[in-house]
Amino acid sequence: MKLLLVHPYFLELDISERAVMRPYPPLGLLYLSAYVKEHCDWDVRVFDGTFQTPVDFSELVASWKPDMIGFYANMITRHHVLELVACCPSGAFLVVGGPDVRHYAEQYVQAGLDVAVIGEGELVLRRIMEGFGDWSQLAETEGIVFSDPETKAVISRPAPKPTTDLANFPMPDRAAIELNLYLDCWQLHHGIRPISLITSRGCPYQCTWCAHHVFGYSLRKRPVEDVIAEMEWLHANYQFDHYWFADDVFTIQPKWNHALYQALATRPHLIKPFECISRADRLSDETIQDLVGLGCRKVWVGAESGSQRLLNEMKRGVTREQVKASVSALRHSGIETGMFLMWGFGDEGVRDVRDTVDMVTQCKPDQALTTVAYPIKGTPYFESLASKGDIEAAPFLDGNERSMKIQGQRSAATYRWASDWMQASLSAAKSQTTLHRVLRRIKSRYCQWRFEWAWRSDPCTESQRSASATRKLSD
Ligand code: B12
Ligand code: SF4
Repeated sequence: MKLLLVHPYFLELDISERAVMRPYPPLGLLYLSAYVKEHCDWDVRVFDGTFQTPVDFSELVASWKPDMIGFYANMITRHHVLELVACCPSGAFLVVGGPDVRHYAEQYVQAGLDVAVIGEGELVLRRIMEGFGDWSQLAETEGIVFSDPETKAVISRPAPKPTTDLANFPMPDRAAIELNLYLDCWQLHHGIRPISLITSRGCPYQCTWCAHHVFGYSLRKRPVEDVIAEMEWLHANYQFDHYWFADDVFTIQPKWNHALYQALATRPHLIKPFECISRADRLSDETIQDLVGLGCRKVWVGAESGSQRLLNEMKRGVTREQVKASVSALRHSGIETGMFLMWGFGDEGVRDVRDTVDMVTQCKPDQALTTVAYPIKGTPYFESLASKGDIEAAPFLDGNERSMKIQGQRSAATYRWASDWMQASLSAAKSQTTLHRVLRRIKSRYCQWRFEWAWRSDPCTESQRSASATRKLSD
């Protein structure tokens, strides 16, 4: 029997990613590949679309003739899944999994997928493979949604509890894809060769916009020795010079980071610069010292907003003072800092935007990245907007949550002025010369003025404008 696991993501077709060129290998599928190779006597291959085209997929399917095809779906790859399904031979059994599936399982099944898998994939995929060809056995598999072959009714089986011990899962099967294409791409565009790895699953925090659709709210860390073994294997098999720890919150368990630090002290050849993401409240002085010892180059802090009122509304669980303190502590330890910020959340007004610009200016991070808030279906943020009638039904076939119109949000152009204002203000704060500082301040004032003008004239809904903007502008 043959299984083809598919990453339906095509860099060539992604204009915004081509502007930044930071491609990321499909770790989830590589975990699945490693696991089912260990447990099922099937021939398993991975089609990674990143450096290929949909035509390459069609040719592979036509020549290799897989019995089962398993697609990875997130909100961005969703429409490719549906396009590729149309190219699959009618005999192939089609499965879909990934973060997009939990709240759209029925739609995937109606769109032609035989089975949609909810949550962590390893055990469920194994069960599907073991029950392959026998619907009565398959139909009992936990964690799947499917259409009953006779009645056509969509049936949903609750997802099993995630595995408690991540040591049960072998490390990702990177040999199944051309990882060197990623390394070469990074080398060409950024001058470094980073390899991504992940040391945990799940996040217990409750930030209202964040999707917990795969791993839920409980945290599981991999054993330190497993991570070391993975690093050793990477060291022996690839020419790379950075790690990219893709954990939701890399320093969530400070003891774990300290144990990694101690384990690496006797293996200096494994210490390489790396980037990771964390939260302001998980960056104590001790943790930062461990990060320094581990070779950390840059920490991205999810700061989101300089408005404490909005941070509370997001259930972020941090204060803006903690954000400022953590960015400052990282900088003083010699670690580069990046901040993630979000515009357009809740009833954000001009004053909240100003608070964010002020906070970033005071923090002086090396980089500050902004996004406009978007509601992922199934998150508390989505549910709250939906219950107030502030969004229309989430699109499935046409667009995704990023293209949804949210009542009260301004246009992308308005938020671009806010970002320009923030960047100019940050640049002025970091200026080395008076002339540069003065020029940047002028730019900052100009962008602020353009932002406030755009805010007033932006065609956001009238009800929102009267209820919120008038109040905020008079602040
Ligand atoms: C690293 C990361 C990125 C990287 C790489 C993205 C990528 N292509 O994987 C970057 C920074 C590029 C990125 C970008 C984005 N990301 Co991102 N990202 C992550 C992060 C932190 C880790 C991904 C990972 O490696 N997970 C580990 C593996 C093991 O998990 P997994 O991939 O989910 O796979 C498991 C299951 O899903 C399942 N499974 C997966 N595929 C299949 C297939 C089959 C057949 C089966 C049976 C099972 C199955 O089994 C796997 C093993 O258990 C996750 C959060 C998280 N912790 O997962 C967010 C996350 C996936 N990202 C998210 C989002 C929203 C985005 C963006 C849309 C953000 C944006 N503003 O544009 C973009 C989309 C980019 C793109 N082209 O896909 C959301 C997805 C929500 C959704 N419903 O789609 C997540 C869940 C974050 C969140 N909590 O909200 N992201
Ligand atoms: S945004 Fe980060 S800290 Fe908050 S719930 Fe999501 S992963 Fe956890």
